[in-house]
Amino acid sequence: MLSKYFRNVEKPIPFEGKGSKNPLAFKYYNKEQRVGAKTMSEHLRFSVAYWHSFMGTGSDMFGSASLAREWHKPAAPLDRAKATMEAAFEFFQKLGIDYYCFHDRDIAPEGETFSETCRNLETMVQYAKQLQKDTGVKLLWGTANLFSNPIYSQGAGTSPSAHVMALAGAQVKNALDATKELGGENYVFWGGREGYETLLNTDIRQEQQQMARFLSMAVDYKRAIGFGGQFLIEPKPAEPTKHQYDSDAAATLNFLRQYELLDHFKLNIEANHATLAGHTFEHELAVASAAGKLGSVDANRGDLLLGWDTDQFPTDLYSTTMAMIVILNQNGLGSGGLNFDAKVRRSSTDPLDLFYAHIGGMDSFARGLLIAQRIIDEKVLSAFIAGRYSSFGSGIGAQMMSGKAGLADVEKWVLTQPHPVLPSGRQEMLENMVNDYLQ
Ligand code: XLS
Ligand code: CA
Ligand code: CA
Repeated sequence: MLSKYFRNVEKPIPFEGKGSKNPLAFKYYNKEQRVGAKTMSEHLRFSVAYWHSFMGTGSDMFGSASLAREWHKPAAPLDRAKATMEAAFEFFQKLGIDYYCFHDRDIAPEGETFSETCRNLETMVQYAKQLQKDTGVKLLWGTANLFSNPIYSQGAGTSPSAHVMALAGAQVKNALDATKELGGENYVFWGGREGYETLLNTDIRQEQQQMARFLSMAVDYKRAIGFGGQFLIEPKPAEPTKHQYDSDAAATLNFLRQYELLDHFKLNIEANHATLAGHTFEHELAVASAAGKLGSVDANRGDLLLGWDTDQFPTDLYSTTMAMIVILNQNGLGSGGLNFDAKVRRSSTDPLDLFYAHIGGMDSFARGLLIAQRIIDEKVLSAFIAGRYSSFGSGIGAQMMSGKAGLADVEKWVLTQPHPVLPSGRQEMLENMVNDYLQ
């Protein structure tokens, strides 16, 4: 096992169970434990986000880097990239996590020219391939960073410059090749700069058509190279742009439907983006799932008192339980997983904090899974919900839904009936019942 950057963690984080007081042990996440038909690791498919945990420096709009990472010390960019990758795989192994995710620019530095950048990426992909083979850690998804380089300041696929759109396309082509080469199970599109700052200079219809064409080109290229992974779009309402086109699950689904792309994509739902959009995490999951399009999850949390994307590690059991209810009810995430798109706080300066953060996130979702499975097995909510809609199972309800009854038929029927009686929605009773399971 690699051991250079996290020497004070000598062996993989053990599962010690509920009573343990060891902060470097799992209390709930027990990889091989069966929950329903699958093991915990099969249900949860946890992933580390390379960018936050290995590229992050703790800098923010008000201050410079606060996290001094040993793996960032080598001066030459490719040496630094290799050291960073070694640290990442050492961490994955010691944490006992099965997957990771990256942007092209996380794993390899940009060069002086686009072709040098592509060569750097190819070098680092080969290194990653070796480390994946050595450790058994797999790639959940890859993506292209189409937002950091200033050339994308006015959009990538939606740039007003055709040359920039072409450059972004060439970058995605290389990121797709990299993801395929590493056996990535999915590929994510997050349109950080695909939106606008002001309508004074923006043609929305033109930009949306560009975005659709950009995604179609990716679909064609995917087919051409035989990449078998799932394409995912990640909604977010704003930040860095004022208004992003993929603002939430409903808007993204509508966009995909309008441009006949729906068959080729599912959604990657992030908790913090849901709350930024004015929704709950479970709302976004449920909307995606109801459309058969919940593909993967960026597992994090926002601070509701701060108006930006704080990308904190998930700790809220109510939220992880509600998320796992949606995920279990659709029988899992398929090739997707739970990616910790989350960063330790600026003040959490010890590399060990990366362990505490991930252990906490993994245990929170493991608990959510256990609680959700009990709620589902004991039909706590499903029996009530089924009863609530039972009037559609027969009679006028079934006739309306099957198309047998139209407005004239329902009028005729209503005139023969007494006034309808509505049963209680029982919200408080259901809230109490869910709370009883949250232990
Ligand atoms: C930023 C997004 C980003 C995507 C991948 O807010 O969460 O990190 O997940 O590009
Ligand atoms: Ca994300
Ligand atoms: Ca985010």
